[in-house]
Amino acid sequence: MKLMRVVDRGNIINLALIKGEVYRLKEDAVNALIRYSRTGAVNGERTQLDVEGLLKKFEVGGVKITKPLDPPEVWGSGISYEISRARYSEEDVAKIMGKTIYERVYEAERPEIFFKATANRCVGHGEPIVVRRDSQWTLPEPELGVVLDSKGKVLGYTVVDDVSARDIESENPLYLPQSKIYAGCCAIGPVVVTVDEIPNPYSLGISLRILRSGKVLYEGSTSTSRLRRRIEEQVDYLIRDNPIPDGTVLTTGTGIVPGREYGLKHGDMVEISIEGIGTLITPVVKSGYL
Ligand code: DO4
Ligand code: MG
Repeated sequence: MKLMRVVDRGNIINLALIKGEVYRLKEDAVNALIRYSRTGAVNGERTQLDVEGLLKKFEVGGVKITKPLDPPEVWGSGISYEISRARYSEEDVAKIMGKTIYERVYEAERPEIFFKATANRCVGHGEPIVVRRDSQWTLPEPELGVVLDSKGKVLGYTVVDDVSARDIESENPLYLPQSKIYAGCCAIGPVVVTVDEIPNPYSLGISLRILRSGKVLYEGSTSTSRLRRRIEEQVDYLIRDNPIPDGTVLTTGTGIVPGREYGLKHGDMVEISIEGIGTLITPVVKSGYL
């Protein structure tokens, strides 16, 4: 099952896509995911919305796609791919006993887990991600996201963009929360796919394109087969003495790291695709630009 959400004249409508049919749900995405994980069923009625049109054009007949759920909390896992260990270490960053903090966390038993966002800081497919007004170098981070229940059970998968102000973070690692958490710092969607449709989350191709003036400025790809840590391990550390609410999203880290020359600019478009889930497209807005 795939879940998505639309807004029709101010009303939020939760949809489930099952075997080519579209259902209008009588409950929100988190409750639908919990129900489906327990019973394999949904509580909803068939409807005829143009889902393909919404995924391509973001809006059809006044109905607009939005983020597939309102995650009460979004958490991030960091330096979970070898490429991020290497690329982050190229910056002038702190070292501990001869190794950069990124090399150390990559090798350590304990993963990097950080608070990323709340629902009001997240945007959906077709909605703008933001470059902070005090950042000159902000990058998209295309990541596999997992939607969890309060016990840490994976209910579904989604595409997440952990948009990050890399200049603020590389100035001083203690600035991490400011580089990661602000209005428009996180994109999610376009859908959440239930676990039965993703039998192996460790073999999914991930790709990123940054478009500027309609031309491809940057293109990169990876696969979740390169994840250094299993998802269960990341979840295990997330929920240690740390209660999470149903619908929490954990984003599993980026394996595509564009360089300094690819900092996002107002008007860019970011496209992130994950095999089996879909393509999340977001325009870029510089805060305070208008
Ligand atoms: O501390 C760095 C954050 C790293 C991150 O967000 C990632 O690897 O995806
Ligand atoms: Mg990240």
